[in-house]
Amino acid sequence: MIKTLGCAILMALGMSLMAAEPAARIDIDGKDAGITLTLGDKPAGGNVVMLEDNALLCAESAPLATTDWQTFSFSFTPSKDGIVALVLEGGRTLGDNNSFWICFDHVEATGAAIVDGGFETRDVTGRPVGWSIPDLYQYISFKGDFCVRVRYDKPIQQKITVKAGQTVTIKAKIRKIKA
Ligand SMILES: [Ca+2]
Repeated sequence: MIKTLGCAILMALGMSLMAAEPAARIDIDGKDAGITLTLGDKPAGGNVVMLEDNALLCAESAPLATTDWQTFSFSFTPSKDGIVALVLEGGRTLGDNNSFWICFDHVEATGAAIVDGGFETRDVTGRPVGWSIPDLYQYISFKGDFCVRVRYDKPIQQKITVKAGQTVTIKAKIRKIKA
């Protein structure tokens, strides 16, 4: 995935006004399919930046002050049928916390299908299904045996199929690893 410098800068500016706590981030990327996105509900306490002529939605959670699992949710509506990338990563803040691990689990959607949003299913080779190169993390999963661990510079993604005018709501459980 190609990082968009503008996105990073805008996120950094947005988050600089808030506490320097880790945050989770989800991007919805419709650039390859020429799908533009209309933002619906914003993540509570978080921040959303629209880029690439509205083909790239960058949603950042509220800063994670504790290690409790939190719900991260937002919605969008695509302009046409096709495939977008759902990218899970860490948010970006200024200062020393620029690179921190965030765990995701129980990623679900209405209005689109997500494969193995709980990171529990393996193929015959033992590799988790659905996601690009997931870094599985044990012991603290929200549900089941595993969650996934991501960072700003170590995202994972899944391609999801969307329909024109069909609003998609993404909901995920997120937490930071260290207090
Ligand atoms: Ca799980």
